[in-house]
Amino acid sequence: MSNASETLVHVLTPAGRGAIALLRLSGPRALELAGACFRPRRASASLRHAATGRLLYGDWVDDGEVVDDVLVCRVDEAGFEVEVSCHGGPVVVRRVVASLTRRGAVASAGGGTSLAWSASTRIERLALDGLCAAKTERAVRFLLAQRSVLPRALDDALRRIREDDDIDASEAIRPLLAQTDAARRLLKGQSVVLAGPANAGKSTLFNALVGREAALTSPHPGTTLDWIEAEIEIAGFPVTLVDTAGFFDAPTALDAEGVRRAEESMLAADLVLLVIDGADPQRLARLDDLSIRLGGAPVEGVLNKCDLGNADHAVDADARLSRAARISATTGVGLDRLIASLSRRLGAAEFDETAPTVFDSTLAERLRELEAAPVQTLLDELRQRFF
Ligand SMILES: Nc1nc2c(ncn2[C@@H]2O[C@H](COP(=O)(O)OP(=O)(O)O)[C@@H](O)[C@H]2O)c(=O)[nH]1
Ligand SMILES: [Mg+2]
Repeated sequence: MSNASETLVHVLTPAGRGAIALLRLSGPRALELAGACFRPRRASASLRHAATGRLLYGDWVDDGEVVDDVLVCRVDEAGFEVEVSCHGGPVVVRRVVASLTRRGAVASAGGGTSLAWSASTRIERLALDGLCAAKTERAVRFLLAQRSVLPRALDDALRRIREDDDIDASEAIRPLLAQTDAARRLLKGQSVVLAGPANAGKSTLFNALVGREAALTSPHPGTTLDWIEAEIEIAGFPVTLVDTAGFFDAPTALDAEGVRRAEESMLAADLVLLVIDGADPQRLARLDDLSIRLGGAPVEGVLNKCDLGNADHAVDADARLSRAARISATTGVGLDRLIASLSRRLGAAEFDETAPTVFDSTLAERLRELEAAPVQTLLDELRQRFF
């Protein structure tokens, strides 16, 4: 946690070897701390009197020793944000950071944030921050569109609330929240866990969805012991796919540990794909046991091995399977339909990147609370929080 009186030093570029690293100092002492280490090459240049956005070239000096040659940029008028570009070797970066922390800056461990000085509104800044963590091209397109469409739509909503006495404030705001949940799934990703009896073909399906032989498969029950995960995209939405150990009738101690881990990952799942061997109706007797183990996540049934026939027996044996996707993980039959159904569940199928959407969950939560607030409070808060 940071507090307002601290000055943070944040390494914006990833760790490791690189030509350049970018550091940001932010807080009340940013200008003072950078000024204590920076010696401009041109005698007439001064960080304290530099225009914002202007790059100054010089030495970074610590304890009388030149650590690196750097570019320094004062980001804002007040001197609360300064950026330093040094050479990207881990040792150089460590020394530059150390020279600042020794003078009282606090090294920030937070994830990447954007080049905030290029943002003119809070929304734009949040969108640019989001770009640093965006996992798919669709997420990038969404955030870039929201930079302009969301402030415009909010402006419009504010004007209507102010000028039109008949309009209910929440009516003007609600459309901006319609895609908020789907946007969270697009930006943060979802976890989909493959679960079910041993040998049903979970790992084979996992490999088919991942597009490579990431998990071992075999005719012997118990091949998968530990869970394994891979990042995939479904209709441009990021999904962490998790393959788990299958459930057994008579597990060994090791199998039981695998199953315990499978159950653990199901508890954290956004969706469980319950994979059943559709060609082996005997397995179905345990469907009821399985549903107990699946935890609270929504479950979608998958009848695998449909290339071997018999799937109808499975549905006869348990009517709940009538809506299950019928697939063959080995031949690929039915995978398109399974993916389309997952895409609908994620809200990816109908998602419109260009529709104005409050994508930040803290802002969305506050907006929902404000729906019932007096109009003036709503107007004041919107201005303050979004612009
Ligand atoms: N015929 C057929 N065999 C499959 C299919 N999916 C998996 N298998 C086979 O079933 C066995 C168990 O598969 P595996 O993916 O290891 O099952 P898991 O224990 O659920 O992970 C392997 O021999 C696979 O080749 C399928 O759709 N059709
Ligand atoms: Mg397996």
